[in-house]
Amino acid sequence: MPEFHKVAVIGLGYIGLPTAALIASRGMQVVGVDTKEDVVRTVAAGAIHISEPDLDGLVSKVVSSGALTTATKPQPADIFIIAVPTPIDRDNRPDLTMVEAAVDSILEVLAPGNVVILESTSPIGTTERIAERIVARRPDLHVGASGKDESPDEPIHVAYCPERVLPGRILTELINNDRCIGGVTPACTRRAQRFYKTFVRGACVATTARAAELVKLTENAFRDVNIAFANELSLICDRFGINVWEVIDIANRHPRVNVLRPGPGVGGHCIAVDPWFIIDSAPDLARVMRISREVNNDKTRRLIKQAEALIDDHPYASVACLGLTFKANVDDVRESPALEVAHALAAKYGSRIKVVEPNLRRPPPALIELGACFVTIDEALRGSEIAILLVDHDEFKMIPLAERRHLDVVDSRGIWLDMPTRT
Ligand code: SAJ
Repeated sequence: MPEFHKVAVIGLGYIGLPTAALIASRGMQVVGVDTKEDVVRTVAAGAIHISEPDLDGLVSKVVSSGALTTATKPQPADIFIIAVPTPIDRDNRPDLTMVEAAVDSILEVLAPGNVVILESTSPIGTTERIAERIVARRPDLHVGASGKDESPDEPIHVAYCPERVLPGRILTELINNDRCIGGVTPACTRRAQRFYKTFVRGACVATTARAAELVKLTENAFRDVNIAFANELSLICDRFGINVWEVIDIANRHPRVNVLRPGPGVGGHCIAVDPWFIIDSAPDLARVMRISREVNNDKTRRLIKQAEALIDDHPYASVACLGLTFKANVDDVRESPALEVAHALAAKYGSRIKVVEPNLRRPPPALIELGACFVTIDEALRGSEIAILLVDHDEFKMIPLAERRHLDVVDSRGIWLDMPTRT
């Protein structure tokens, strides 16, 4: 009998669903749990409710083989993986309500010998608090310590193992990326490590729960700070009439320099959110991280002003707003700066704004309510005199110069460098 036979994945979102499907494809019996009935129904039918390369085929395969089942409530299992959202509230403070609800939902079915693993991005100390919450509510359970265990019952193990995969490459990265695994005790770390080694090809690096929590936050805060540097540089270049893309290209020829790309601001559910988990824990120390968040948010506001200035110079022109998602070639608009820009322009200019988003079947209703039109690339190019380029989708990169030469452009992503543009 293998050590890990049955796995429950709590939360069937961007991380939980691919994780559940991958584990199911490795010979384990997986139940995917979500409180949203429509999600459970969709997955139970072998379909998916998110867009991610190759995920549909994998889910369909493991559901039809019976390796992946779904439920709205947890069932007994050997391993419980919690992969629910951890948003921030209006004051940029972590909101752990969903993690706590997920922990409470498994309390009834938890049994000695089980492993509980948190994958959701979380502030330092969350995994320890989960372990305390479990034993406070289930005093019959105890957490596995190192050394000799005197209790007649098997302990439970509690660990943190952050997801680190890039949307658009989730399945590949789930298998190949190194993982960082921190238990609340060394015994918990070792047990969780053994589990991840059953399906991860990358290294499964062991540490403590607190360090693992900070590793995840560090990765995304590091990226946010570096994008802020690029965004700040783009503003400095604009002031001096210098092409920022050329500056970055040449600076990056230095062997120890790697400036990231400026853009319309930082979006998505991770990089724009996670630095706040550190800032909230150590507000007096996390100064660079705080200012970077401000710089990246401010970039979106400045881009809106720049677009408005161009549009106001052409009072009768139609405006193509190219892209709504938070980054290229995904269908995710969470925290999207592109959507924020399109929204602000639609609120001001109504039907003059022609929105193009090749990765969405339907436009966000709020944009349409403001009067903006949702059109194809061809319609937007033919009918507009101005283009505000917000996302570097492949479809936009491929538009030949002849089809966009007539446009006055604000190119926030630097993909049309063959024409005069405002960054
Ligand atoms: N962006 C720029 N300039 C750049 C790179 C990115 O403006 O040079 C913008 C993007 O357009 C987007 C945002 O930053 O709006 C974030 O995009 P991203 O591709 O950098 O990252 P995410 O949010 O898709 O995924 C990140 C990844 N983290 C790191 O690369 C450190 C991923 O590995 C994590 O698993 C994921 O966050 C997560 O779930 O935490």
